[in-house]
Amino acid sequence: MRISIRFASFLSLLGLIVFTGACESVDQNKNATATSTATPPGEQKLTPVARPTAIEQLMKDRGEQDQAKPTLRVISPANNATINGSTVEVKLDLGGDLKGYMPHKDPATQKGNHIHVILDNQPYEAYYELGQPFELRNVAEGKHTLRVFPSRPWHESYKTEGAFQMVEFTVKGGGDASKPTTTDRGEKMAPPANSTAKSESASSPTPSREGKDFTPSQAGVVDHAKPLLTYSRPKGEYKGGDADPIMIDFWLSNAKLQGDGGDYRVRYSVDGGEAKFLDKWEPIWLSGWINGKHSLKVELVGKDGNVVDNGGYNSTTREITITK
Ligand SMILES: [Cu+2]
Repeated sequence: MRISIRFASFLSLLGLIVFTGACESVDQNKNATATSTATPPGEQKLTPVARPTAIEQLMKDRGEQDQAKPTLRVISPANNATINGSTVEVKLDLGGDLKGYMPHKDPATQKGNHIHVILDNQPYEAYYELGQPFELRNVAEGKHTLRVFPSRPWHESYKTEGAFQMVEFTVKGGGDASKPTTTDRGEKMAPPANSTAKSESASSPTPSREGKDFTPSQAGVVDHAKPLLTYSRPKGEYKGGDADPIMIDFWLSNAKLQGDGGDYRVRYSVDGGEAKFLDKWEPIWLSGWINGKHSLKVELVGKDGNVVDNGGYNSTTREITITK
């Protein structure tokens, strides 16, 4: 009898210990959870999601524009042109079946249709007002490529025939920082490169022109007939509502992806992680980004799984910054 009472109290004591222990461990978990939400989340899991509804709505509001088949012609620089001075004037002729498509930046929203202009394999610059020339400034001496294609306000490119154009040109005298940049007619386009870009915009004779200072860059040896992947998006900084999901978009020349009846695949990886494949030529949207800097590598690979060589342009890594 005594024993059984003792045993019972032992059991209840044991129960108390176990119960207390359980409570403690719950508390510890709580603390652990609280700690990990207070510090930046460490893991990023990206998943492809559908085209955002906000963009679907934009497409509806644009009428037939997304069925347009815009074509571009590069008037300047002419293919294989030699340019004296470090400023390269870009002039484009937009044609084709436009269905209302016209590049223009809405002053209120700072958005609109535009052309993506890519020097060598640099990040693109947006060109909005085709009535005005677009300048590439401080272009380094040597060989260069210029690639252009029409884009929508949310930076998705038109992928129809004739939309994409590429020219090659050579810059002579681009490296002389002590002389002003002039046009071939002697007009002063920019003060000496060593007088900094700030004074350039202040003293520019045509301040309304769109343009962009370029860091030294050289072309690869690009074969116009070979498969070419032109990296377009993402680029730069993404903030707030624009930071998730993020679109991956590119232009393909002379190559069909496996899902489109061809031999090629597009391989991408984020932050040096697992390789993923795209087998259709269309944009994708990835959700699940965490704040901070990220790198994205996009490559065109052949049947053998190797990057198709074309001037080094078929493997591009870009850094983007996300601030949600
Ligand atoms: Cu864009």
